[in-house]
Amino acid sequence: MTHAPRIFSGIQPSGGLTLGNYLGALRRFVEKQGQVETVYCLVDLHAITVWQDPARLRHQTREAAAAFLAAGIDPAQSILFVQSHVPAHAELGWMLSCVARVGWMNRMTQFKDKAGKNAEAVSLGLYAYPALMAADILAYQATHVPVGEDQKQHVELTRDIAAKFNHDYGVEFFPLPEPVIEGTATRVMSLRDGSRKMSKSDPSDASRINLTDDADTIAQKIRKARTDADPLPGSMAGLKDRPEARNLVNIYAALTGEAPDAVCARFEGQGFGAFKPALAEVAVGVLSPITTRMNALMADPAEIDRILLAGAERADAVAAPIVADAREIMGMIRGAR
Ligand code: ATP
Ligand code: LTN
Repeated sequence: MTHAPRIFSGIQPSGGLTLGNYLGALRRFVEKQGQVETVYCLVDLHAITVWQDPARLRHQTREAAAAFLAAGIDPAQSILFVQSHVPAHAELGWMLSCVARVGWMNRMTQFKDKAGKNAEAVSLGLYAYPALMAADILAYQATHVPVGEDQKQHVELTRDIAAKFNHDYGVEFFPLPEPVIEGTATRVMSLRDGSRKMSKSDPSDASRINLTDDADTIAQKIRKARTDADPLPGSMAGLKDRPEARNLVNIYAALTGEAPDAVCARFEGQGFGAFKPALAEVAVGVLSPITTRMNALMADPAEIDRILLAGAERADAVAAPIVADAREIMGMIRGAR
């Protein structure tokens, strides 16, 4: 059975969106729009796998929706909605957690990173998180999943879950979705530590550029970003052992659409005293129109809610019949839904 191409992806409203989310995910989501059917989800049920203050979660969810809209997601072209508004996610998440194996979960590096030394004390949801993510994707029979590099393992696990479901029940029901990891910024690193990815839940605000940061804040964070004293080499090969420097060049290239080698060639021999202000200028040039649109959208939260509820209705219309079929395949008597 071949499935029509459909894109699904999600971002957690676990904080304000970062430049990493924008370059690695959101900007790609906008590019895919119009080419195939696109379904984008604010995954609040994933966000609560770690503690979220309720009032802040509500604010962050609306703010993430504003970021999507400000970045160019058009609710007429894409389905944009909140995960908890569509019951198919939690329901199929449970069903797929009965397909996935504990041994598979134990290999997930994001769980190991997030749980740290505290693996016994984290929520059961954090552990089961990848089964819910598989449900997000498979409830839409999505074929392609644009994500940053860090999510590759979870999409591969989704393929394993889909394949086991199909095999165990002797069906060709779920597609095996492909991760789509494209561009020069699939893993934007922290501004404070070139070995960690930029993350919205990093305790250090200086480690990231937020989509809500104003021009001065962006310039200041870039100025203070950790680097080294050497000048830039003529190509990326010369940055092999300089992760912080490599990160800033990659960010510059992703923002301007140039090849990283071309950026190196242009700044060859110059130090970060010259490069950082140039980077700040291109970052502000790309981000400030988005920030301005986000602020305008956030002035009318009722309108954001209206867009999200309309999106949820459309999402439900796709996902509910697929999950009903999955229930029937698994042997549940057809109910009212
Ligand atoms: P958290 O810190 O709460 O885990 P996060 O900032 O890592 O959040 P997610 O919501 O988990 O962001 O990720 C949303 C999307 O953004 C995913 O596709 C993910 O791969 C991508 N992404 C996240 N961080 C980066 C990054 N630093 N570089 C590139 N892509 C990223
Ligand atoms: N696990 C992802 C967020 C996420 C997602 C998804 C991404 C949840 N469900 C479905 C793509 C498709 C993360 O932590 N970035």
